[in-house]
Amino acid sequence: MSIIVISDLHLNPAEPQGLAALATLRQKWAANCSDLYILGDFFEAWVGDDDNNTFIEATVAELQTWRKLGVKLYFMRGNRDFLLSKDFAKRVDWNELSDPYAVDFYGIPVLLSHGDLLCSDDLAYQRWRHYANSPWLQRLFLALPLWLRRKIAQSARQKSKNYVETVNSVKMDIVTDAALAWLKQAHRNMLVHGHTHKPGYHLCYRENQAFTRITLSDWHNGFHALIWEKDGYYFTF
Ligand SMILES: [Mn+2]
Repeated sequence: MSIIVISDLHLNPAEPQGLAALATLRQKWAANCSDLYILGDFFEAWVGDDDNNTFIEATVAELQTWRKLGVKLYFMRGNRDFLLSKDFAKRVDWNELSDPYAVDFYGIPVLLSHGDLLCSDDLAYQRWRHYANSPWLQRLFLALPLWLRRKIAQSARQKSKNYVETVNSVKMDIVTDAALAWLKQAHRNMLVHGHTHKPGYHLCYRENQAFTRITLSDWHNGFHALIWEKDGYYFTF
């Protein structure tokens, strides 16, 4: 049996290949998978439950198929889908995880995160995150008409794209000291996260201790998953 960890699928109706890739991952791996962890940015954007369309229905059906195969689903919010509701969670029957979240994969203690909280050098982003997570602003946003929410989400995506293109990419990356502080607090020496879209395997040696940070890839070029088995872990593409 295996545990699968994925993130940053950025599913959206304009790029149906993302959802198709999730179906391919299921066909190849779900039969031997006990748990699927989705570490945020599952959707490219989420503007409210009333934004119901055939693409979202198809995505719900896909997740329900995983469940029917006996796979337990876990979801952590990213910065794109932080408005996903409890109702949606009920429909797809996934368990929501706080960020960060400590797990044990076959006896190995691991810390999971979306990752954006650890990009602590990016002050402009952290300011935005702080506002976006305030409950009153979320209520205000969700009270707007759907067409306006879609428009705001569209312009936010464009702004984020422009921002990513202009800002120094080191500034937008995980701050090692921030990650180490979390790991020490959680008594773990392995962190698995997404968000940065810079897949990699980082080793850090500090105070006689080795720390590992695994960065998951986004899904803009097909599926990408961390497969964890009793004997070890590896990536599959
Ligand atoms: Mn993200």
